[in-house]
Amino acid sequence: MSENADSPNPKDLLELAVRLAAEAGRLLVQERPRDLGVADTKSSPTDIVTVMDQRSEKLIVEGILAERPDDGILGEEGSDHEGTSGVRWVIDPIDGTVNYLYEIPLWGVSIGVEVDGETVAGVVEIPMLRETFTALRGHGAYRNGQAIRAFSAQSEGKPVPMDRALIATGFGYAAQRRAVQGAIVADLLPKVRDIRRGGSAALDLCSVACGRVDGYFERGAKPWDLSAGALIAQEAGAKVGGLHGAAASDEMTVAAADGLFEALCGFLEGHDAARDS
Ligand code: LIP
Repeated sequence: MSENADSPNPKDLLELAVRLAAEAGRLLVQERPRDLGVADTKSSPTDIVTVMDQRSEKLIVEGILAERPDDGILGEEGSDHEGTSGVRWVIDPIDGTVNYLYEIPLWGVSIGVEVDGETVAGVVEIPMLRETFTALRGHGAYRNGQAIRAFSAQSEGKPVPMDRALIATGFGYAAQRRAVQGAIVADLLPKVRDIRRGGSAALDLCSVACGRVDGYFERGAKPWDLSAGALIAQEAGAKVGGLHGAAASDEMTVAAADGLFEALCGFLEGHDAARDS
């Protein structure tokens, strides 16, 4: 791995991320037990983890530390290594775990790489769709090596008005938060083309990046859900942020191209959507 004295080469970091995401993807497809069940629960009885989430994270963490032992790691399933190199890997071993459990093909392996706190590279590997989304900061976003833009074919690159927008969103694991999110979606529904609930923030952000949806928003998406997907959407030309000019966070994440981003934020701010009651 070529590195100058000060900072690692993001291209090399991406290559390692892509290789490990592909390996984890193969493991998750080829070694999924027929009787896969819930190994444990986290924030609520429906916030589940399976042994395959744990095995995928272990494979990725071991792969990183074998090549870059001084790097930091943050993983959804508990990996939390303090590094000394200034590089940190943000891993979601299976984003869309409930889909994986139910054999719904909308799940992926997400790996984002930060240098000095800024995400510089990201990959979302979606084995069942045979898709690999990648991005390098300042160098665009790609799906299976083809450059992508965050514009749906229908929009022809023009801003999409709210009432013609296909919007993806997601819901939390706590009943009270879901009640608020459901009420907000009920009010949004007559104002947009339609809503999609895919089950994975990383895949939803990649869908924004390639124009499969026009916009996405969610309250409660974690750093590992967002790290790679947010960079991919941004490098494809979408805006990714929070409400009232804030950065994207678990408070609220919104992603859409110019015009729709502001309209969606306006609607969510009008509903004070970053609340749980
Ligand atoms: C999922 C997120 C999704 C959210 C789900 C779940 P997980 O992450 O990607 O956006 O709506 O409730 O949190 O738990 O499958 O890694």
